[in-house]
Amino acid sequence: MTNHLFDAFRAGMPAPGRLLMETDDGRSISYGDMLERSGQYAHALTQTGVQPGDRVAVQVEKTPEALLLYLASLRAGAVFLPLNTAYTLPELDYFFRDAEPRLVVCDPEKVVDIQPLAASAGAVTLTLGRDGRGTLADRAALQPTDFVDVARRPDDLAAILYTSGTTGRSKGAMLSHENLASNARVLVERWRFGANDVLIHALPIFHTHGLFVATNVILMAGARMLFEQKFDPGRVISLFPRATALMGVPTFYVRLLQQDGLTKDAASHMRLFISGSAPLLAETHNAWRERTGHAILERYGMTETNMNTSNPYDGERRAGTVGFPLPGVTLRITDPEGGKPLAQGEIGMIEVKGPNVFAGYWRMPEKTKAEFRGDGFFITGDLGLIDADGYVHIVGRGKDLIISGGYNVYPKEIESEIDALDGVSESAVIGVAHPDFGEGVTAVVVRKPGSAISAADIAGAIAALLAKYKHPKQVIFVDELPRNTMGKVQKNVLREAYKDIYATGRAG
Ligand code: MCA
Ligand code: AMP
Repeated sequence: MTNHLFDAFRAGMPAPGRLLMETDDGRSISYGDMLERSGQYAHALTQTGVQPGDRVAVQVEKTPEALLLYLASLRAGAVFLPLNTAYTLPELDYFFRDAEPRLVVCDPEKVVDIQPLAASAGAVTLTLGRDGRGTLADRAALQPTDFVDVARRPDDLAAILYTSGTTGRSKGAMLSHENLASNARVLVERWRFGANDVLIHALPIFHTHGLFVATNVILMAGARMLFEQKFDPGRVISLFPRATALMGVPTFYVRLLQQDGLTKDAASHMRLFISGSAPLLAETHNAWRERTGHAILERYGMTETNMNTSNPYDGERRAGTVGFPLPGVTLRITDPEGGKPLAQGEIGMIEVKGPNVFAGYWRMPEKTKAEFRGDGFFITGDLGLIDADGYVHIVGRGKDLIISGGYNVYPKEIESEIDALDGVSESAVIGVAHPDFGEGVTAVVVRKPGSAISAADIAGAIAALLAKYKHPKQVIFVDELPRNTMGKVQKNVLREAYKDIYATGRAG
């Protein structure tokens, strides 16, 4: 038996001397180095007691070692559980209790706070720092470089990624080896990645986009990446002459367009610019084409499904659309209530089925059942239509979700924290058009009679509870929230009332 996903990477692997990544601090890691060092990390995991199927929860800075740890986890047969570095201790506590990892890997600077939480969930804690050092790295350095990969079948779990829930509780999306392998294979083919490609990798590696779409595609193609700690627009443009492709969220493209150095000449060595995770405005698409001569290729995915659709490599990349279903993916538009398929051109719920679709939510069989139709289609919560030429358009969301700079924020989670504060009667959290982040998280709050609670009080109270990117960029106080006859808060009315608060020049 074989290790399904890692074998797929091995199949495309070039000569050991070929480079896999170059970092912004001047380090180079070849495919041979990757095999040896991920082998050492895999030994370190098994030596720590990680058994096949155990969860390895990881909240660390973006380093090559963090990526080696992901590969080691696959090779050791474990289930990789990456966590956003912005998550606070109460957020981590929930993930640890829910996922019951065998091992937690964190930044040495945070170990004092994280270790007790991990211990109370039954996990051992090791560290991996910004410099790639720590107790796990030390342990790995002592190990042999040859590791016999643990056998994993296509439907064995490779990873769990938490995604916020509409009811406030995060759900762990279980992704199998085949979910990831099939999607990477299809993307390599559709986007024409080959061994000579060089990807500018400036995304975080704790979500689907930076971890699976970017990294798995590069590994599967035997290609190379310029591995950047953070997204710095000036620096990214300076890398264009050495690279062939960029993957980014719309905020990347908005910020790159603000750079004088973005010209046709600067982008002449690049062959492909890809955008996803949030809607790319047609305005951004058009401005990019004008400045660089390139049409950004927009695609659409979810944590639960990996990538579902993509604009074509050849042929028209249509602004404001997410292109066609990927090979193997079936996509249909249905009546959101009854699930009945709708005619072409009608707006409804986007549902998908295919080898990319996850195995369900970790230990939540009821929630899993509720989000699938009887015939196996996953209900995405996105509203869309298919136009006469077959392009999929996302026209809205059936779910109460805000996407800020490519990060998903569920209003309920923030409303619960704000509502719990003394002095607050109730709140509604909405997404409002924002020139940089696409949508800005905005809280509309009703004070209790006599209360003088301020925006600063609210910010201070939630600081230690919620990751920074979830914090409202503005808090607006009102006497009451608009409601419909059923008593439900009319968020559309609020979104309309405050639609200009972040208009260019006034972004806050
Ligand atoms: C940082 N801040 C944010 C965000 N990022 N606030 C709201 N939304 C954000 N996305 C906060 C910072 O804490 C800071 O607060 C202030 O906003 C300004 O920070 P700034 O320096 O501008 O931020 P940055 O460090 O430059 O980060 C912006 C970013 C980053 C580069 C756009 O958010 C990012 O890398 N986003 C990509 C997310 C991603 O990979 N998503 C893919 C999910 P203060 O100043 O008060 O300290 S996977 C997915 O969605 C699916 C499956 C798919 O289809 O891909
Ligand atoms: P996540 O929770 O990170 O898995 O985000 C998935 C959601 O991001 C989808 O359900 C969509 O609402 C949104 N999304 C991803 N890509 C796009 C895109 N190209 N256009 C519009 N929305 C997108």
